[in-house]
Amino acid sequence: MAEYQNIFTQVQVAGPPEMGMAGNGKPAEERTTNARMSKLLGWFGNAQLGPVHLGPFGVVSLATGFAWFFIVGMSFWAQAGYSPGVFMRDLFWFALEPPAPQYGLGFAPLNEGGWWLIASFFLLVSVCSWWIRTYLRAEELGMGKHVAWAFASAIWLFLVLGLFRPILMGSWSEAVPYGIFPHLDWTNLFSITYGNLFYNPFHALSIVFLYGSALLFAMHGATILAVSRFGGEREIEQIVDRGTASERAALFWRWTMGFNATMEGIHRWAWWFAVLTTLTGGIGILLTGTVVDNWFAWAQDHGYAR
Ligand code: 07D
Ligand code: 07D
Repeated sequence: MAEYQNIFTQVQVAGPPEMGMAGNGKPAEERTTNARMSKLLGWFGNAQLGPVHLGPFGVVSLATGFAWFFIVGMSFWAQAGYSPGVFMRDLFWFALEPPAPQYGLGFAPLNEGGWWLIASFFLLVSVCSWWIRTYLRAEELGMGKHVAWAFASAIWLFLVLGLFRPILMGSWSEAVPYGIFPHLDWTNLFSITYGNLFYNPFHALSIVFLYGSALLFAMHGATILAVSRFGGEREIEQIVDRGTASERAALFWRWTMGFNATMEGIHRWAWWFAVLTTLTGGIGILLTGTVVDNWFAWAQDHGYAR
């Protein structure tokens, strides 16, 4: 019984690595020989590790991502007084802060936000290069660009937080610091400064889609697992077949809720819920301080708060 493998089963089939389809006029074997099997990975998913396509944008993304990480890390290391013990103890409390308000959108001395600016530039290049990578790899495989556009929605919120809104506000000091707890303090302060973010309707929408994403993910994951004994993980093939996993899954939700998504449509629901979380969120953040200064007062004006 080697057909159904996941974290709960112990059977793992080992064979030569699957190198994938040929593309770009090149046979698959010429791409790289770097692929191997990992028993550990096999417990969680596909046991094959690689081949990874690095490409120019992969190299740029990793190099700049590392530069960001290194600058932040060295700043933390200096804040720890170069003591390994203090570094480990206070790791979650260190912060690399953006420049103070008086520097506006200009450059700042290295230790007063300059390093934050340089690190941010590298992070921006890194995230954008990774996006290009998701687009180009999909293109190469003849796929739709759904992953790239969903990722773009997350990048939209990321850019609003660290680039677009600070520019509209005229100061890098508006941006988020790098640090585990400091970025939570920033989030809390942001809400307080602008009169309680709960009264920002776009924050509310973002929460709806975030919670909705978790609910849909649970429903879909659970449904497919529940019909895997009928081959439900071969979702799409079964759409038209009577008595299959697909029909039972659909019937289950029609019996319990009166309505069911289709085997294809549920993935569109999931895509839209995830995408709308950060899309609406980004709108909400962009409006804050630029168009609306106090969300509680705004909500009172609009009969949304008393
Ligand atoms: C599980 C995929 C893997 C990704 C992981 C994150 C880093 C940062 C830091 C070197 C789901 C990797 C983290 C590379 C290293 C340094 C300085 C994704 C998964 C495991 N946050 N946030 C976290 C980021 C913002 C908020 C955790 C990033 C906004 C709250 C992690 C960004 C606001 C809470 C983290 C970002 C905000 C967190 C876990 C960027 C409003 C938590 C993240 C670039 C949205 C939670 C201590 C996770 C926590 C948490 C990373 C932005 C609020 C450190 C990279 C400014 C309320 N955030 N965050 O699992 O435990 O995501 O914090 O925009 O409670 Mg955050
Ligand atoms: C951050 C997208 C960017 C990330 C990218 C990833 C790397 C790492 C490395 C893999 C997360 C880059 C990754 C560089 C790679 C490795 C190793 C997505 C990001 C591109 N809120 N709140 C939200 C709730 C309150 C506040 C959204 C709930 C308080 C602020 C979400 C509550 C105050 C902001 C949400 C609550 C407050 C938000 C985030 C409850 C604080 C935002 C959605 C129950 C006291 C953000 C409009 C998301 C936003 C946001 C939920 C409370 C502040 C729905 C459930 C009132 C300032 N909040 N919040 O997907 O969009 O983020 O707001 O109390 O900026 Mg909130």
